[in-house]
Amino acid sequence: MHEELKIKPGMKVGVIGLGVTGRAMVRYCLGLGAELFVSDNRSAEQLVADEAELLENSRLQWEAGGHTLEFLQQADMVVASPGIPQDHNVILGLTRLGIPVVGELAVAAPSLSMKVVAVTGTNGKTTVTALIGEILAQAGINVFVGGNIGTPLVQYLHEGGNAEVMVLELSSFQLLMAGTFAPQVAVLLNITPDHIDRHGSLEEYAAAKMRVFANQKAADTAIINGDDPLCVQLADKITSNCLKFGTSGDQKQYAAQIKGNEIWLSGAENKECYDLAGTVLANKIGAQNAAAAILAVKILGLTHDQIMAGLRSFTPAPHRLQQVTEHRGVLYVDDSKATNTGAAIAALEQLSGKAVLIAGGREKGEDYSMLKAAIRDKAKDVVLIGEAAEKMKTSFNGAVPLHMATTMADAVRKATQLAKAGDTVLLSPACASFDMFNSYGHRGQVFSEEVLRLVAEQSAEKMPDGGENDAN
Ligand code: UMA
Repeated sequence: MHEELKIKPGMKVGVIGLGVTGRAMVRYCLGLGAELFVSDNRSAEQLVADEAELLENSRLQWEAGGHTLEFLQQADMVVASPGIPQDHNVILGLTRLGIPVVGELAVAAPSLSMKVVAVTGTNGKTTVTALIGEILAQAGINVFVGGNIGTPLVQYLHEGGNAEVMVLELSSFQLLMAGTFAPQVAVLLNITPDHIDRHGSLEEYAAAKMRVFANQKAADTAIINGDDPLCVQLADKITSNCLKFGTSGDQKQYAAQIKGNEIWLSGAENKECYDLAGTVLANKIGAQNAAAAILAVKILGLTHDQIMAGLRSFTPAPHRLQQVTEHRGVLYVDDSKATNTGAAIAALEQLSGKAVLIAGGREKGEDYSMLKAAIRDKAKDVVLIGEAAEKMKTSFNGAVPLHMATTMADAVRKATQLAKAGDTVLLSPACASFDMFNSYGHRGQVFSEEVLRLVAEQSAEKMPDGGENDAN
């Protein structure tokens, strides 16, 4: 245990970035009697306007408009928000001065007395985190679900939470400065390119993901995707008990084998089958997510009946392959959470018919040509939006007809004109949202609103034969 990272009264703690994590960290540290040095890149006027209540605390000093060594070196230890690059000049400067710069997980690690399940991966981690939480809650276990999914874990600690189990969604950013954080169960769902602009390369990004296993002990459990080549390739670095889930190859290699919509636990003394029929997980991606979650809760000692109850009651969070409506035989699907190529490929592969794909947004350094084969296979047209539109146009050239749109309303209108009965208009952007929207949630919401507006318009149009409209 790194006792020096445990927050104590009078300790001087720097916090870089006063967003969701930073605000929770400040409250946590103030609650433990520390003195705070907060540094944010917003202008002073903006910072005061946004964060007045926190900044008024007499044990807190702050700087705005960027981060300076002069200010932050007053701290004994500095906590960087996940969005701050590790190679930021001020972090390099602090490290040179011997001042520890850590992330939220490193600060929380010495105070985690409950069992911790950590879930990471490029795609599906929010769903699997929520699913594990749901199964545990349905079984009557006092569980906290948080991390990158929305609620910082130091917020939970500050509020005096006494969960028996913590289920944490962890991003590569959070894992980079995780200190001694050591989950009893760690799940790695998949690794495909994402956040390359921040990590520099796929290798570095994968290395950040692998850090979820770094401090595990032999008795702890690692759960990895046996169908994901990169996960399998990196598995020999894992020193805890490694369980795989997957579909292909020899059944013996999997602790959980996926056979269509059934998950078979091959490690169990009496083989157990979890039938997903009738649940929202009864599809290719759902079955992978369920397999990972079942292994995690099985390790925690849940019974078959308890697990089935949770699988049945689970409803996924919005903007993940979420059906908006069906109109004139065209299905409209909001997959705004697909912020990288891997997620968009998975969404396309999932479709039974053809898609009119709406893609584009803010780039994260990915190679979009990885999407081209899935587009050729599963899309009939692609409508491009946002900053990445031109780059995508070059990458997808020759696959299917490409159309440029200026706004989400324009994209929805063009996609609707191109779609025929049996097609799916799929928003699965493969990019971040911040060029046009506040978040992927906002982007999905605008998409849904535009779809419903258009459907209402078309439904109000008088039918040529004067009959009833066909909206449903
Ligand atoms: N800021 C600076 N200097 C900088 C950059 C930002 O001062 O160089 C300030 C901004 O003014 C702002 C704050 O830092 O005040 C934002 O901090 P942040 O970007 O670290 O984000 P938080 O608000 O703390 O939210 C973070 C996660 N965001 C990121 O990792 C970018 C949230 O994940 C997470 O829900 C939250 O902590 C709680 O754990 C979001 C996300 O997009 C959903 N995550 C990525 C993903 O899922 O792909 C990793």
